[in-house]
Amino acid sequence: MKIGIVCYPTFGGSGVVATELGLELSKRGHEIHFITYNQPVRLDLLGNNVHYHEVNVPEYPLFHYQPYELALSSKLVDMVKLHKIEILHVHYAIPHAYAAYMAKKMLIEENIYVPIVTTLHGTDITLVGSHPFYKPAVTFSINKSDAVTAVSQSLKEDTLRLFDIKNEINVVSNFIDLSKYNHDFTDCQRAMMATDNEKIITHISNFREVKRVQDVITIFYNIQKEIPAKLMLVGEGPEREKMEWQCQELGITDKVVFFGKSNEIDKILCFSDLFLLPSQTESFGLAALEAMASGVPVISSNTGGIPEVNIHGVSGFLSEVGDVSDMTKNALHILKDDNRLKTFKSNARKESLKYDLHHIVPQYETIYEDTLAKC
Ligand code: GMT
Repeated sequence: MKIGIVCYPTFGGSGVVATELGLELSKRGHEIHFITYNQPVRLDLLGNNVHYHEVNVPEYPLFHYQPYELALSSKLVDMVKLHKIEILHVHYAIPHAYAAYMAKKMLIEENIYVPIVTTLHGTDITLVGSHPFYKPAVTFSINKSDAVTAVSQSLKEDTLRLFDIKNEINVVSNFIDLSKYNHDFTDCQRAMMATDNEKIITHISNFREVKRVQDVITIFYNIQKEIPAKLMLVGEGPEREKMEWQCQELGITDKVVFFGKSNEIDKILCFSDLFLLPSQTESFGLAALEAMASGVPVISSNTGGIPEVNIHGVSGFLSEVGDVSDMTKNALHILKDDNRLKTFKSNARKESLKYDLHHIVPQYETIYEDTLAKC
């Protein structure tokens, strides 16, 4: 199949999933066209079957907001015609599903029919999409898609609760390329980060309010009062400065490493002992799955789709959002006993196997085939 993929090209989970999906589909013989405003961060392999088409939005001083949707839908029309793309898969409803619908309508005028598959990722539904400013357009774009998928059962339920949806929503969970997270790899230069007796705690996110990064630091502060430990913080975002101040006020700056945005996630997870994800809301928690694939147990909140991924008492523990003392207690329970830590590490890896891309990507292929067959 010739498949056009539209996504955010940034470090966010939806862009990562879309990129990994495109790469795997190309290995399975499909021709993939990424259409977005920058080359996706995890897209380092352009080849015969993987193409990238940049959407340019010329700056014009008359416009207070430059019209990205317009540029995207025009680019989609051109790329579908030029490369004979058969199906468009858009990740994140806003504004991608809306722009794809406009492209589809323009193409129908030229007797070209291109169906649209929309994948809902989380904040496009729970935080941004349900805002009254966007809700009618988001509802419309979901209902006008030829197929809709959500990355967890919880996100499907949220979508049905928050919007008036007429379409069926298929749950296709996020996935991971397990070969990139080599569990048995030992040469990960742990010694550069911590001494043998220090435990390494890690958090990876875009440091937005919804991630409750202040809780991450509080939990770590509590942990390091009881056992020697270091905190690895990976990512960038609006809360970063507050986090640095919090570390300073708590007197723990020498125990905290800010990595910034990193393409070396697998290497950082390789030397981690515990992953923290205390989010306010989380449709899936791809970062938690990446940690588990590296054999790192997860201490998380029990919100949204996280309980579908992190299994309480098996791959880690779940607590109520904001309950930092329970999260601290659970973290210490795992970290204080080396045998228990070993068991949780191995359980985390085992749980992650369910999300191997070889199980999940064929589900998308079936959806494409069924959608094309219906046209
Ligand atoms: O908040 C993020 O981490 C970024 C955001 C995105 O859209 O890129 O992530 C959402 O999609 C990910 C991939 O499907 C999910 O794993 C995240 O749970 C989800 N984030 C939220 O729901 C807050």
